[in-house]
Amino acid sequence: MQNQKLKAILIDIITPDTTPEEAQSRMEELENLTNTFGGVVVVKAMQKRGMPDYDTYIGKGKLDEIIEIGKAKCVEVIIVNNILKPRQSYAIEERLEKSGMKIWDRIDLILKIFDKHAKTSEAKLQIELAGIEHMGPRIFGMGLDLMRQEGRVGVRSGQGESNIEIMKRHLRTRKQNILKKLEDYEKIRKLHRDRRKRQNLKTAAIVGYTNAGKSSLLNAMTNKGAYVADQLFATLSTRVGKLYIQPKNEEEGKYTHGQEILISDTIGFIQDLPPSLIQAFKSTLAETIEADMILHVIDVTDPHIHKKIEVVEDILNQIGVGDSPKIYVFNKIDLSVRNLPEEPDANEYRGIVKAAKMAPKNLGWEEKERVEREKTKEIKTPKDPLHEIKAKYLHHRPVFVSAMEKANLDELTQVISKFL
Ligand SMILES: Nc1nc2c(ncn2[C@@H]2O[C@H](COP(=O)(O)OP(=O)(O)OP(=O)(O)O)[C@@H](O)[C@H]2O)c(=O)[nH]1
Ligand SMILES: [Mg+2]
Repeated sequence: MQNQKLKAILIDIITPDTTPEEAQSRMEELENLTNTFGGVVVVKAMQKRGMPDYDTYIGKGKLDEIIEIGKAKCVEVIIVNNILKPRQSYAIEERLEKSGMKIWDRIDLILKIFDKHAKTSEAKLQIELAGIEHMGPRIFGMGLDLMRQEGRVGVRSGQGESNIEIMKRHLRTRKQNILKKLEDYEKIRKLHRDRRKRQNLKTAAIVGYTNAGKSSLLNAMTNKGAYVADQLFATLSTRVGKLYIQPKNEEEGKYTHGQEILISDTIGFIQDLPPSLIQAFKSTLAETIEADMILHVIDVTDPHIHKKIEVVEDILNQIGVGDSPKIYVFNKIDLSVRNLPEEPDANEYRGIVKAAKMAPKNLGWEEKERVEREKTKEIKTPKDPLHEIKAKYLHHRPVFVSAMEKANLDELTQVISKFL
């Protein structure tokens, strides 16, 4: 039998504070996630709205239109690029009745990818926990829904409610069991960490947006053999490899006594990760939380590089390591420089760039004078995108590498060694 791909329709709304660029990139990422799950996108629908519809997320008319298209194209699932409120997923489900289609939100999709990729039993438990956290409010909502139905179809009073109670109790017990098992894993991990501390081993944690090349970097630096793939969330558990550093004595130019450090690679980040999901992966992220320093890996060819750096920094703040010592590792420099992004243009929409262009005039400089100053390098207009990136993130000791071609890893090793 042919391996059929899951057919999906993606929907999103564009609120007034979203730029067309942001909307586009959010949609691209959802498509990427859908493909990673093994789905194929049939239709992408965006609707401009002040805020999501209270019941159906997008407008009811638009939703009905999409359902009709879905039926005609044998679509199996509609995916909303946001976190749906329980009442929204119910209202949409009600409209989807008999169409054979399901409704997922962004978190459902991410959880399904996690589920598919999870290899260790710890990762599986963490995903189940995240699933319970995500489903919980919906089950509570189902209680309301069944009670409503009771009134309508005359189900014996109390029946629906008690079934919901049973389900809630079941989930509560399951959650307790999972938390206990995860605690056991965490204890073992802690023993390992304590041993390393006693041996005075330093640790560096690799973090970064999903698909930035974190596992590739771990492999390039330590020969660990972590799983690498061109898909989102290829890694869901933590791996630790050993790096032997021979720092160079600057005065004599000779290598001095070497040192071993441990490097860990873990799950990648993505925008709009809900805190409950991060919480569920706490024990996996513990290696990062306890590390002596952080290597933030960034795909230098990513058109949304600055936004993604922000997302990662946000999550690092959420897990309490925003202020840890950090090195920015810009990866994939082997790819053509032509692919490199220009300066961020998101501000263009907010008039900031425009204002900046007007600044010389507003400051009383004539255009001629500006050109002169530019020539004499008083005002520098850097053209090299790597230069721009370096200047922007100078305080994070940027290093440019290629994990794939093992280029510039010596420099990275030296920067790490100076740091520790
Ligand atoms: N050209 C090029 N490709 C790279 C480089 N490093 C990684 N890649 C590719 O980028 C893709 C993602 O690499 P991974 O190492 O799996 O990325 P990751 O950050 O671990 O991703 P997740 O675990 O999914 O979050 C793979 O297809 C790699 O072959 C590099 O230096 N140059
Ligand atoms: Mg990985």
